[in-house]
Amino acid sequence: MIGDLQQLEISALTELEKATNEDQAQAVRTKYLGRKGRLTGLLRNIAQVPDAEKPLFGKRCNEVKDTLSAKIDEVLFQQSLRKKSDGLLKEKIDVTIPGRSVKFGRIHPVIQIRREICAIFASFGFSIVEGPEVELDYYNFEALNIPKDHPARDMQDTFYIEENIVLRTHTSPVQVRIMEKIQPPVRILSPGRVYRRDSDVSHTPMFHQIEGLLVDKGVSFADLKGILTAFLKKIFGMDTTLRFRPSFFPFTEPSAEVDIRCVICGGSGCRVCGQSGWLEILGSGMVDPAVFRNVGYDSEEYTGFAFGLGLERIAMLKYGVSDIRLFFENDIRFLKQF
Ligand code: 2U9
Repeated sequence: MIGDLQQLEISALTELEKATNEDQAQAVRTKYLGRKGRLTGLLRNIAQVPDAEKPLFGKRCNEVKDTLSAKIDEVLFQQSLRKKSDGLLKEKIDVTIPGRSVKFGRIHPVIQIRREICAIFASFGFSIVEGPEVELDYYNFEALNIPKDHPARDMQDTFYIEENIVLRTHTSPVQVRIMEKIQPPVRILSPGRVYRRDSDVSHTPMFHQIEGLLVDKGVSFADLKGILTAFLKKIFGMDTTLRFRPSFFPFTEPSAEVDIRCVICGGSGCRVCGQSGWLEILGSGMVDPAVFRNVGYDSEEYTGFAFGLGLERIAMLKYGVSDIRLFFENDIRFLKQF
């Protein structure tokens, strides 16, 4: 019987060697190890083996079964690998085709301007601060001297999340939050996204602002003029001419808008400056004492100035872009020019 077992193992391995596909390898498994297979048949006849040889016979049967099973699995695995690599070889690959070039990204023009302005004010000693874009009505309006139902709210058409929660319409609430936390002197710059319900060639529902605030003892309108003049000369060139024009904002008094001589026509009048020779760049003013009272600053002891500007507007003037919406279309052909 042991001899039969050896014979069986040899013929099974020989047949397996000849198996060239999965079906043939599986057939060897059925023929020898299946329920009606030859090894199973031998085991069934164990009664004919002398008692003394039975343990050895049983052990050998198991060994042969394990060897065959492992060998069949290996053959099947090798066959599947061959099938895969044959498939790959059939697929014709032209290794001479040039590879696709990697396109490098770059910093968005609006963010380039943001970095430039932040760097200038950092050099003046301002800290850069940020805050939430979803804001309480209180911080966005009330603390800034814009009461509920006041006509001043009409200047900023607002997205309301709930009755007292809005998408911030400017970054001023960031400064209010900082003033609640720290005592003067304050010298901060708050860049960020803001939201207004507006859409045309020069307005998008989301745009970027930078606002600045300086509060200390004895700060005057002369300081406002000095800092803003230095800033505008740094960003638009030392020979830039500017003018301060009276204006109104609910949170500053007095207020002024700052214009520069048109960078396109040099002041003679063109389409970009609307024939006026001047470009509006930023709004500014001395912080209204009502705002100081709201944050608990003594408005007799401290004065300060604030200013704000829209980054897309600066980028449009600097690069001669006529439609603000181009900044947000994600068109590589537009963005790669900056
Ligand atoms: C506090 C007090 C006062 C920020 C200021 C402006 C003037 C201004 C506009 C420019 C173009 C907004 O993006 S824009 O539409 N901003 O004209 N912003 S003064 O005044 C503040 C800010 C914070 C606590």
